[in-house]
Amino acid sequence: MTALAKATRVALLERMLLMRRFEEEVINAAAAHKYIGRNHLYIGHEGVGGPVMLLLGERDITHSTHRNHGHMIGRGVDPGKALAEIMGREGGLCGGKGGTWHMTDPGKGFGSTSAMVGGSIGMAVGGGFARKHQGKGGVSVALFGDGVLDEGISYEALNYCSKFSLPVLFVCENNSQEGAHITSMLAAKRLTDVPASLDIETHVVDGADAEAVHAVAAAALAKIRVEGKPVFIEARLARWPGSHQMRPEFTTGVTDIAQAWDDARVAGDHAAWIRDHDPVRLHARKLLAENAITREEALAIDARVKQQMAAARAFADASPFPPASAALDNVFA
Ligand SMILES: Cc1ncc(C[n+]2csc(CCOP(=O)(O)OP(=O)(O)O)c2C)c(N)n1
Ligand SMILES: [Mg+2]
Repeated sequence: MTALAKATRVALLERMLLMRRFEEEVINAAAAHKYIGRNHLYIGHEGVGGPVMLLLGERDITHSTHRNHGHMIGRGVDPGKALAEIMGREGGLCGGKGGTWHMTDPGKGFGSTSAMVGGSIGMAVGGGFARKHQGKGGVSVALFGDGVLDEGISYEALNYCSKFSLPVLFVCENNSQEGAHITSMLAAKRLTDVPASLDIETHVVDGADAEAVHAVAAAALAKIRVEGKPVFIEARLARWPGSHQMRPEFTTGVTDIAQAWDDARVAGDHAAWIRDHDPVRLHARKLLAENAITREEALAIDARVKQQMAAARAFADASPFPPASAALDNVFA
């Protein structure tokens, strides 16, 4: 495994922190009743989406799920427009009509997101098919939860990509852990048994270890780009304790970057999750321990991220709701 360049390790921290602070902004917006409806937050998954998104290029296309915010922010979608979309505002990515579950940004490689369990894995086949037949390169990336593998569409999608050699990276974010909230009903012993039985190369990685995910995903993408065949990565995670609520709450507290060097600040009912599973804290801690950054640099990164979030909030708050006269715009039936 080649060591990551220092600049990439630091960029990864900033990207993951941006993804985290975006979700914190969403929690604040919900608490202030700026929108109605529910959200599935990406907190705790940043160690997967952060490195995968950092590795993608212009020709690549991404297909996401109900837990899509982190994927989008990780890939460079404007946080202000994303927040405005969640809040149903005119300045949002889809003019406020898509909301959290249908956010798209084709310019950033998001053709669509689907809140249907199994939606993204099916759309990724089309993305791979198009890339193969256009002959201009690029990889189609499917991001999905462990729950997707017990949907029938997964079998067809995996089978088609394998049989017809499509350039697709399957990234399964497995947050079903022994003794916790389980979203998988699969009878197979391991999730990777399903793609492996269809002759797809599989990898299992610790999803809380951003650098390990970066290494596996970089190798997989390089291989797909050369061989044009799919690869399947299962990233195992401990579900964030806040992800059950209809209205997300700060169950683990607002992220405190100083927890990376000060264990005394890791406290509360969910201290164990923060200590052992928070990918943002773990990555920051590693960079500090290996002298890749100083505490001052970590604080400066956080200050930059907070500034970006303040600008995003101001943009979304200032954006009006779409006028009633626009209700039928973009309706095709
Ligand atoms: C086809 C379909 N069935 C049921 C649901 C309701 N639903 C929303 S999220 C979810 C759990 C999905 O689990 P997983 O894919 O592992 O994602 P996680 O929420 O655990 O990240 C379910 C069943 C849905 N959105 N679509
Ligand atoms: Mg799951």
